[in-house]
Amino acid sequence: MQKLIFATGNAGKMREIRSILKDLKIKGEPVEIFSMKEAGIQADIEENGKTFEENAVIKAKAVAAAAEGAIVLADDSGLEIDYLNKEPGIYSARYMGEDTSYHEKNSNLIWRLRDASEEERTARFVCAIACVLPDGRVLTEKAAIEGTIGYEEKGENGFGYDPIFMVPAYGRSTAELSEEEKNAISHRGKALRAMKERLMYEGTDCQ
Ligand code: ITT
Repeated sequence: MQKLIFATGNAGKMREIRSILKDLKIKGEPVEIFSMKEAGIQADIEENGKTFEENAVIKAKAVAAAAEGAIVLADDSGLEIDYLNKEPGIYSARYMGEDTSYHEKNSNLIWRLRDASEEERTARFVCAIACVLPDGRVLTEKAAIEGTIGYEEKGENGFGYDPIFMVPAYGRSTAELSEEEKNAISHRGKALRAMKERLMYEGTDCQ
C-alpha cells in the first residue's frame, strides 16, 4: 500500500484533510494516510517563503527528506483581509504570536475593522497544497474561498479564524458549517481535491 504523509502539526487541518482524502486511491491502490506525528517525523521547519506556494513546498520538502518512499503533502494557508492590505496572509498562524488564542486574534481583527462598512469587509481563505513524489518531483495546487469578516465570533466548528469568516451564500460563518459543508466549498477542500485528482488519475507518474 502507498504511504502518504501529511506534513502538518495543525490538528484542525489534519481532521479536514483525512475526510477530504478518505477515498484516495493511486493506480487503483488504497493509500494509507499518516500525520507527521504518526509517521514519527519531527521537523522544525522555518516557513521563510514569500507566498503560500513557497511555504507549502518548504514544508513538504523538509518532511520528504525524512520520509523515503512516501508521498508527502503539505498545506500552507491563511486569511487575507482586503481592508488590512491582505493581512494576516502568510503570517496567519504567527499573527499576534503563535501562542495567542484565536479568540484574541479574532477579537483583534474585528476591532481593526470597526470602521469598515459591509462592502469593505471582503476577505478570503487561501490554501496552497504541495506534493513531493517519491522521485522528488514537486506538484502544487492553490485555491481560495471568498467571504466577509463578521462583526462577532460565531460557531464552534472548524478552527482558527473560522468564527469570523462569513460565507455570503450561507449567511453563516465557516465555524457554523458542518465539516462536510465546509470541505465542499473551502479553500482546502478545493485545492486538495484538485491535487487528489492528479494523484488518482496520473498516479505517481504525473507531471
Ligand atoms: P502547519 O504549518 O503545521 O500545517 P499551521 O497552523 O502553522 O500548521 P499555516 O502556517 O498554514 O499552518 O497557517 C495557517 C493558519 O491560517 C492557521 O493556523 C489558521 O490560523 C489559518 N487558517 C488556515 N485555514 C483555515 C481554515 O480553514 N479555517 C480557519 N483558519 C484557517
